[in-house]
Amino acid sequence: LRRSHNKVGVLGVPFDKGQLKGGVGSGPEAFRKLGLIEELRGLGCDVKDFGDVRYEQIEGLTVKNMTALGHVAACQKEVSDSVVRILNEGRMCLTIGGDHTCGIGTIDGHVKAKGNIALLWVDAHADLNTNATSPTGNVHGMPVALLAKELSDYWPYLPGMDWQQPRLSIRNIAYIGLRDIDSYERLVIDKFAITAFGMEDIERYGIIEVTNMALRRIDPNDSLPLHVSFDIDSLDALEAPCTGTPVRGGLTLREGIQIMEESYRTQRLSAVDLVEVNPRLGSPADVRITLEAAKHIIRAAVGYSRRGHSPENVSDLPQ
Ligand code: NNH
Ligand code: MN
Ligand code: MN
Repeated sequence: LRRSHNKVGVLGVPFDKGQLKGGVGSGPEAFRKLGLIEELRGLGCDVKDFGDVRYEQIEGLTVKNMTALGHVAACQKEVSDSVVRILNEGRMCLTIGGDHTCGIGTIDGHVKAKGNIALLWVDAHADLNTNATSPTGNVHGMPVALLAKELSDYWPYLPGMDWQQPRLSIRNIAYIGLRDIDSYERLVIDKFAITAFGMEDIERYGIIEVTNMALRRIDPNDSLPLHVSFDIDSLDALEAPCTGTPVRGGLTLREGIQIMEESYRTQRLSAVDLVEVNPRLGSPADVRITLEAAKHIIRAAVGYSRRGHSPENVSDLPQ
């Protein structure tokens, strides 16, 4: 691994309108304050900070049981355009949320820049609701359903979203970490045979085997650019307490890191989202634990290995 040749573009998406709790929009700021950019540079990455996405809400967009569409449509268009720009510079795109709505924009941009891709959705939840099945109307529970070609007929016309077409086949999507699935999401996973590894599969096979089974299923020829959309609530609520919908019984931080290390090893990891960290929930100690957990996941995504790294171009220690 020649880490110094890892080119990374960082994009902040301070978006919180995909769910109802305030605070998740300050995720990018919290990671910047923690020194994330400097940390990645310290690992030897060539990091370019593309700043935080800004947008102007479109007034008057409404669709039944879909909250804040005017925000979603305007912001995600900007996210998609930014991701295209970052990838076209030959950088891996690291997107810091914000809520998981930003997966709509990041994956749309990734497909626009690179064509077909493989997607690992690491989450306690499937985020596979349409506006007709969602129990909440929250768009952060809908991105996978918006992205999947096979589900396009199940959506009404969505004003403001003409730029976003379902471009991803369900065959190229896999879940890891599921444990809180709505009933219609379960139906869709079964009906379309979506590759979905829940916590029970991780217990049975272990995280390395599960990750590699998932990668083989979504990219059998080892040829596609890989996108990992990592919802921090995939981790157990004890490991990452500061998130809007925490669920116990989840991944350990070690398992989360392992998913990223295996993904990096493909040499095709081309975009990563780290979403749903809410620094306004929980005690200062909880916030610290959550941000640190996310940082370890991100480090693995840019190539840091827990084995450590020898200094570059050196074969002996100084005398
Ligand atoms: N499935 C629920 C919904 O559609 C909850 C989604 N919440 C998440 N998803 N945090 O990752 O609203
Ligand atoms: Mn999610
Ligand atoms: Mn989730």
